[in-house]
Amino acid sequence: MSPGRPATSTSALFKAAAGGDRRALARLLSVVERGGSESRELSGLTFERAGSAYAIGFTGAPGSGKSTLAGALLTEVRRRLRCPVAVLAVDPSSPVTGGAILGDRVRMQHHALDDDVFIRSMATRGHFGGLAAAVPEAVRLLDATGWPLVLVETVGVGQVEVEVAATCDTVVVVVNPGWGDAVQANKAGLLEIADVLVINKADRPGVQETARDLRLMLQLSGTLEWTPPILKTVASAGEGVAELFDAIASHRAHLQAGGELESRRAERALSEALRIAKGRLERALDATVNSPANAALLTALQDNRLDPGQAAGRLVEQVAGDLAGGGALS
Ligand SMILES: Nc1nc2c(ncn2[C@@H]2O[C@H](COP(=O)(O)OP(=O)(O)O)[C@@H](O)[C@H]2O)c(=O)[nH]1
Ligand SMILES: [Mg+2]
Repeated sequence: MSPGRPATSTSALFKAAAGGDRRALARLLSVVERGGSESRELSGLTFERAGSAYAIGFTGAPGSGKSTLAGALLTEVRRRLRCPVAVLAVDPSSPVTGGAILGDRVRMQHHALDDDVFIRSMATRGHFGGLAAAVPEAVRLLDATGWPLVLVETVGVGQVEVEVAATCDTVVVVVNPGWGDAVQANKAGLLEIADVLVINKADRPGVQETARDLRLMLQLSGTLEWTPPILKTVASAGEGVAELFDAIASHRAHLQAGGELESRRAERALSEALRIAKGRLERALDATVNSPANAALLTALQDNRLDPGQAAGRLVEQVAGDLAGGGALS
């Protein structure tokens, strides 16, 4: 294969994916993960056709039952709406720790033969702005290729996972019964972004206490336009999943009725753009710092002949110059 020239053009892949070619779609999702010029070309193609898909995010501690719950909801959605559903299992930790994602896929395996279900795991491999910017782009791609509903599951509750979940239209936060779980979720910033709260593994003791903790913490956060319902599920037995479906549908209706869906999306478009811009600037800065042309500047800094503020000023000037000149990073 000749360097720099992809075997199949992005637009040909897009056409194929829109026509139902799952392999083409998988390849395009890799393009989104990688970022770069190919991904920007793809954004141009998807942007015009996207805008109708609805994204539901699942977040919570590892092992809380997110995959099982997303799988059960998938079954419920397919039964009640019959629309195509895509699932993105998002793992920011690293491509090496594929184990959790693999387990997730196994839990959703009975959907493998359903042509209207598409399941894919995702990590960033250099996308400017990281996963919190790559996921919305992936959702738009799925949207534009015929997937009106996307379930996004994160593997844990780190900063990135919370940011990823917050890019979705409805955020489902999963906790388990037991002392302290609700408090942990609150500390991780999950209650702030929760639209629906789920106490999964409700077959275990401590459900009432956890529900009470969650209610208390929600009250402390003041009056909200939307009070997240607190649901109890046993995902492994499919219990409470119909109620989860209803709660998500109510939240969606609430967002649509009040015009909040549009305003939230507009807000998120701005944060996505800022994330991408910051990512590009950061990368340009890294390249500048590491360029041989700046060896003398770094030595002067280390020898105390140049103060950090001055050094920073010169680096910023260089980055600005590079970007204005249409450098490789623009
Ligand atoms: N007892 C019980 N176990 C559950 C329930 N839901 C999920 N599990 C189990 O909890 C484990 C972790 O579930 P998983 O969906 O992988 O959690 P994730 O890491 O949050 O995606 C699995 O062994 C599930 O079978 C539940 O409602 N009750
Ligand atoms: Mg999982």
